[in-house]
Amino acid sequence: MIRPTRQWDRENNLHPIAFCINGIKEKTAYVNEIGKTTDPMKITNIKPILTAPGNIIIIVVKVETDQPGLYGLGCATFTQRPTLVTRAVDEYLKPLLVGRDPTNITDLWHVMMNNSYWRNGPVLNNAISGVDMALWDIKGKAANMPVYDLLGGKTREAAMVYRHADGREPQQVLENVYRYMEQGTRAMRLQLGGYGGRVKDIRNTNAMPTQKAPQATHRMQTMDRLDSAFPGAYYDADAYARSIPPLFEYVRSKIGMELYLLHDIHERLAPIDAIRMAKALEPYRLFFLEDPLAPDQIEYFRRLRQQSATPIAMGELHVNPAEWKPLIQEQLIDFIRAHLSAIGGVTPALKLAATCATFGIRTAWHGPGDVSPIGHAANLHLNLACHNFGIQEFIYMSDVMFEVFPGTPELRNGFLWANDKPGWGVDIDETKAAKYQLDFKTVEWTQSRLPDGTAWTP
Ligand code: GCO
Ligand code: MG
Repeated sequence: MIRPTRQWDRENNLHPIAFCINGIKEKTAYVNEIGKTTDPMKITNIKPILTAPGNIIIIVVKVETDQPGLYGLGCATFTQRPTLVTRAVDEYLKPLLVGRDPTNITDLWHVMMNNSYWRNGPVLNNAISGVDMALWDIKGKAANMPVYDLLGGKTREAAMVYRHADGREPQQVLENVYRYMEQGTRAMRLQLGGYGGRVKDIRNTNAMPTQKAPQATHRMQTMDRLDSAFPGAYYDADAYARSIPPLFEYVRSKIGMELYLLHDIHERLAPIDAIRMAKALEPYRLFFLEDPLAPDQIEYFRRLRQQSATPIAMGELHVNPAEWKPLIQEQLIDFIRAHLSAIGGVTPALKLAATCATFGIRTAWHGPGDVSPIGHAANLHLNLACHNFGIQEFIYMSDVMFEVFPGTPELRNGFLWANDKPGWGVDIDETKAAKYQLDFKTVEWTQSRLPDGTAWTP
């Protein structure tokens, strides 16, 4: 129990309360009869922190307050356009919010979203998310509670994750499945090669598809050419589509039906081919099939739904509520997997999760490598607090990530655990973060092309 040092101010009817930071009482303030502090907290500074531990580009936003030692951290990671986000924070959000009360999170979120007049783009959404998550962190620290407690408390102890069991050929995928099974993983995403696989690499031994490696042989890290002179990361959609059902047949024949299996189409197919794949995968009982169609193919989701009972996950590319509303309202998907920072942070994610719950849709927030540990913690706190949690994507995090971000959620036995500290429970070591300088290169893998040179969504 933390006791305020000030006495009740009878004359003005002001009641004392104590602020505590990480469990230690820092300051006593007065609240009036409606519970409002007479000297509200203030935001004193907002700064973006750009770092690249293990070559993963990460943007974190730090919001500082006038309360000694009280600050918050949020994830604003947009790996493909990092410096646009840091500029948006520095040049627009900082001047807008400094001096305001950080405890009014909902109001500040709407102010940030509407202040630019044009809204719902990924750069500004990420910048807003950095601040929004930092405000939740501050609120949690001031209340001496983990954020999941502010959100209504735990509805489960930990969050089940799925891991990526990728491989160049089915045998290699199976080996990875066994490896993850030994670690206690209960759900795995199976992929052959990079997204959309890969049919040929004119410069190495996999120039032609073989029976052993019908497609998908390496991650697309180089700019190659096939029949076309356009530079790009080529893949063959048809070879990819044909390779996936046999992969699931092979893995299921070895491990049975116990494990949860998933697959990410990553929008690499023409819509009708995605439907064909969803149907072909039905016998293998997928936990879900991810991003079968591009976000702008909303009408096609209706056809997909009519044709197949494979559960569908969608949303990592969503930036605008107009994209998810019809999918939810018409129950065209089973899992929402928005990327928290791309939709503007935890404040909109809470509303999105609640909307989904009423339609029987579960959450599977995007958790790839290019999310900061703060972003992973935010995913996790929502997973603990929201009743309609489904599953959490989580990939391996390097030791340097744990060094730069003490308190990063830990994976144990196929589940992700929060550390129960106030706020997100994750901090940043800014001196260490500064050592991992950004080395930005033009992104190659998103320049995906079909064999004749046609540019396609990545
Ligand atoms: C996933 C995703 C990612 C994205 C990446 C984009 O399901 O994990 O598709 O791998 O491609 O986050 O930067
Ligand atoms: Mg994906």
